[in-house]
Amino acid sequence: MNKRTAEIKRTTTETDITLTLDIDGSGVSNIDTGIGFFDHMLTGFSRHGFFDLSLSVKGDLAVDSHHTVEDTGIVLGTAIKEALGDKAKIARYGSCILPMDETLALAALDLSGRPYFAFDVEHFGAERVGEFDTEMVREFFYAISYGAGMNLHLKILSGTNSHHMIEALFKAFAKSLDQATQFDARMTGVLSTKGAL
Ligand SMILES: [Mn+2]
Repeated sequence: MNKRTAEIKRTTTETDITLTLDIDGSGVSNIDTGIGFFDHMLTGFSRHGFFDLSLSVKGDLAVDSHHTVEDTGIVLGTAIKEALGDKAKIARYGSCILPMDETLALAALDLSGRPYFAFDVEHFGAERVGEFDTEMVREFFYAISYGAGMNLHLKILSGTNSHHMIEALFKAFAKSLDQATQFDARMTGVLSTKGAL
């Protein structure tokens, strides 16, 4: 089996990003985005999806968190796409309903090659968690869905605490992606009647 890894460096006037991803990892991460809460979320993504993730982001945080979070989503989405290659013999679909204290979060995704993004969160009570702007959750996952060519649905079924709601979305996404990227021994080729994903 080919190694399902990707390494990406991306530099713009707004961000400087270096990322390595191993889909078949053990959940080891080394993450420094300059935003403590974002690091906390990405560490959870790595740990709960069993993805090894090394990530260094030097963004224009003197402006705000926008470019740093959005560009990290673009790069992580692109890395997912690159690492998965032709997607032969993978489950393709994944979903998870994840509880975290009072919060219940839903994620469902299809590694279809066609980006689509649905984000059903009425509102986060807090505008910021630490240095992280909560409105960037939508931008981050939108960037992932387009970078990876993934149909991604995220929904908060219930919840009141913004930290819990965001963390539950990241973990539900991680577990869904882990499920969708697992191999199914019964399969030959890709899981599509069209013969390609
Ligand atoms: Mn937490």
